[in-house]
Amino acid sequence: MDAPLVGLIMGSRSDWETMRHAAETLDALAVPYEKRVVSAHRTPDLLFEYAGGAEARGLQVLIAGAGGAAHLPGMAAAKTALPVLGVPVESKTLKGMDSLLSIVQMPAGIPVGTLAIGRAGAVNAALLATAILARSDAGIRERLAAFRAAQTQSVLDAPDPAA
Ligand code: RP5
Repeated sequence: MDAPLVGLIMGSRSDWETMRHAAETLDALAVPYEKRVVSAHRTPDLLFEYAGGAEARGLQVLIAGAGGAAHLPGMAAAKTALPVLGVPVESKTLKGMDSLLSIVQMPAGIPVGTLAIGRAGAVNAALLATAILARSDAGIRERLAAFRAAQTQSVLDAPDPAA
């Protein structure tokens, strides 16, 4: 098993239904990652330890998903210089608008690359993490190019939306 390059974290086990789409996309691209629940509110010391030590452990990108008062991506970004990609998980009460605004509206100086709410954001966070890694890894670059080409071909192969 290759050492993980992506740290996939989420605020709660309940986020897995969304964040599994990031994991599945990384699996499809054979990008090594680790996944775990790290809560900004319920386990703040773990968050500091995880984000603070991520770079030294060899991780190159963090993907952080959270919902509601979604402080996990921003606080992770505060503790590491690694790129942090934030996925707003769709919340029951506010449909993820709370998550989106909590993640996207960072103060200048501590960036979080914020993706779309829900599954699209999770998939795209994985693809963006892969694109970042692809700059310095020819194998990942080739697999990402093949993934994109297959995606294009699958649309071209099924032009009739009712077939
Ligand atoms: C956030 O609170 C989590 O990211 C999750 O989206 C939300 C609800 O968590 P649970 O109450 O389902 O554990 O911290």
